[in-house]
Amino acid sequence: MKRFFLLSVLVSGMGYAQEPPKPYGVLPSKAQLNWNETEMYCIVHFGVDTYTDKEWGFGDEDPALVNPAHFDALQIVGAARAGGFKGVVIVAKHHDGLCLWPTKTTEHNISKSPWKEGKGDMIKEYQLACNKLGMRLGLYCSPWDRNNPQYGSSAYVQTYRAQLKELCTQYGPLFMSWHDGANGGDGYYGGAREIRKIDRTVYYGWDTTWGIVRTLQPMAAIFGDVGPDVRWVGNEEGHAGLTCWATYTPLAPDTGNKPSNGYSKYWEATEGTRNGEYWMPAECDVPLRPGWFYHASQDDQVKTPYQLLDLYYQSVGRGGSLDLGISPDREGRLHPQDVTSLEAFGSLLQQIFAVNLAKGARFTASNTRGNNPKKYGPGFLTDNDRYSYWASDDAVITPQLVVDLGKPKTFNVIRLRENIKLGQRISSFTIEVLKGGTWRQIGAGTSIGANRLIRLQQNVTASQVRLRITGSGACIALSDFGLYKEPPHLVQPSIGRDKTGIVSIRTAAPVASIHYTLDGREPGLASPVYTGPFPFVDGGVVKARSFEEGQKASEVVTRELGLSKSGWRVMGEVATGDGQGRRESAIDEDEGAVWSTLSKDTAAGVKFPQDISIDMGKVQSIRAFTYLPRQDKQTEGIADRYIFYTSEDGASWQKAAEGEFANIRSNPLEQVVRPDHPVSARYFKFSILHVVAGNGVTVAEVGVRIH
Ligand code: FUL
Repeated sequence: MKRFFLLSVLVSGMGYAQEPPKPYGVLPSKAQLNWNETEMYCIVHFGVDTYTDKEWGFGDEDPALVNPAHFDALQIVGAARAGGFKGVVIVAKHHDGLCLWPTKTTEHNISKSPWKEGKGDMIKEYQLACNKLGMRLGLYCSPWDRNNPQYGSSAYVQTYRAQLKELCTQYGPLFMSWHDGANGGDGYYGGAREIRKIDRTVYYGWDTTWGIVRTLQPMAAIFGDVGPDVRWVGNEEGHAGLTCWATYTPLAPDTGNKPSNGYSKYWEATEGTRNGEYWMPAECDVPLRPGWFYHASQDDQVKTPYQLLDLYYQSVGRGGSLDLGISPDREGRLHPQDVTSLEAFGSLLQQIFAVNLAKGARFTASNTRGNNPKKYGPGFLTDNDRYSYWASDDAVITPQLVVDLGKPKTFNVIRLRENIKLGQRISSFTIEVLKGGTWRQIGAGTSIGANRLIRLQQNVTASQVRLRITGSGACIALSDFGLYKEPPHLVQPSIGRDKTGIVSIRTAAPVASIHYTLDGREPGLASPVYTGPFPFVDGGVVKARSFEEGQKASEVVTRELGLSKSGWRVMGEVATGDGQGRRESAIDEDEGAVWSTLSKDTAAGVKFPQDISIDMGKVQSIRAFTYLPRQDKQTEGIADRYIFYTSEDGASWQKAAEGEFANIRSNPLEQVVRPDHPVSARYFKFSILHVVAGNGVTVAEVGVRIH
């Protein structure tokens, strides 16, 4: 009797200790788990902009423009797959309103294009390609529609919902529904050509609109600037914060004193919120080229495999996802340069993560839940299952783990993952190696979540590695411990030019030689050797590459430079804001110094146009004007509508180009405006007609290209 009693106490006691840890904080839904497992996907932009060379269509484009003679969804999706991406999000309708599927909701759709004699359905072709290649499909349908005459009224919201219904029912299971944040403003709107402002927080009736996706595609994670399932990371550069929580409590648009990014704070979304109110992990979106749509002028600005790898560490490696923009050309295929870069990136990833050097190691944990290694032991850390895990007892929130590799091994990447089905629990950790009898720290971090990669600056060789959890909201549930070796590579050089037009090419560490070209060709060992700074006053394309002994080469770096501003002068009286932003800053070749007319008086209005006129000293044949917006992550004063004028005498001015800088708030790249014909002039004027935010204008640089 007594014995039985004892046994039952023991069994029930063990039973209690072996209960899985209680979930901590908010938890991911099934759709969010599925999204997290996807990790990397490509967003595909193709449409009228591909043919008009723009980033945002106005909505008045003729669908007949779209005629990709060799449209090949298999080639596009196949290239993404070769890059290691597991899905694609297809832009089914961008802001210009043209639907790439034969929708019943508007005439403005692909059936009005000559492609496949009006019988084509691009979304169907992508779906078939995804099925064939084992890729996941997601769709983007822009809420903002610059074509629809009813945009701004409730009738349009009904149309938008009907479009979502079609997309959610005709193309099989979707892993994602993507709702971008750019909204309202000027457009064609059926010929009205006017500005239509909406309050995007209420206009679309999001609960009902997203409800459609929820009901018809329950496994689709819904992306929006502020969720509901996946949040925008706050930049289009593809990186999350070094600390990045999957949980998030969005603050009101105008609180806090960190830089404003319109609706969510840059840093806020980039880092998320520890113990936040919602499970809303970050998507890091970034185009493979500078723009989201294909532009032939950007063919030599395709991100290189190592640039993509950096972004991988900064997105997927911080618990978010990498959403890489790819853009088929006018023929309907990806450019060979893009395909090559994706492939090489894919093999790099495979190479790095093929072998977990910690597999087979002896793990000694300072604590294992219920003292039951079969259920909760560190043996689960290398089984490649995101949800099997090593757990500690409820009372132990800072356990340690010693990993005995058996013999010295060399690595430079560490991977940690939590079983996020139980929430984001761990708040900080350190990694150490045993050197000469003492533990030395080689890495440390805060958030882990679905995935955390620590990339070390140098290789580390050790046979004993220690992970110390130094903070956690509750007992831990760690699912993965990995050690990997990234192969060495020669880092690209960097190209700079000073105010007087002198180019210098530098490398972070000494290399055997740097070779460069000025004619657009790939630099090889036969190209000129860089021996020191050289004048490059007229500008053009500089490409450079470093070489090691044994001829191992770095990736090529390309820089397109405008006409040197040496001898230029700002003409006449140009306004400046209170205390900041000298006018000369606009032509000083220093992107950190900005001409600004912003006022600290928040009630102050801004009068347009605001102009800056430049005397270049002599007549030039201008092929393009350039505007570099401020690069400090703030948006105040960034121009989004402009006119460029030229003059031969500095007194009478002719309009050379006019338009909008589309998407400049989210993607503040150097803008290049090409007039229809080269214009000969000594003077030019940059006239700003509208800004994305703020009570004045800001200009980091303005310039011209003569090539
Ligand atoms: C943004 C859009 O305005 C851009 O054009 C692009 O589609 C990007 C992915 O999302 O909100």
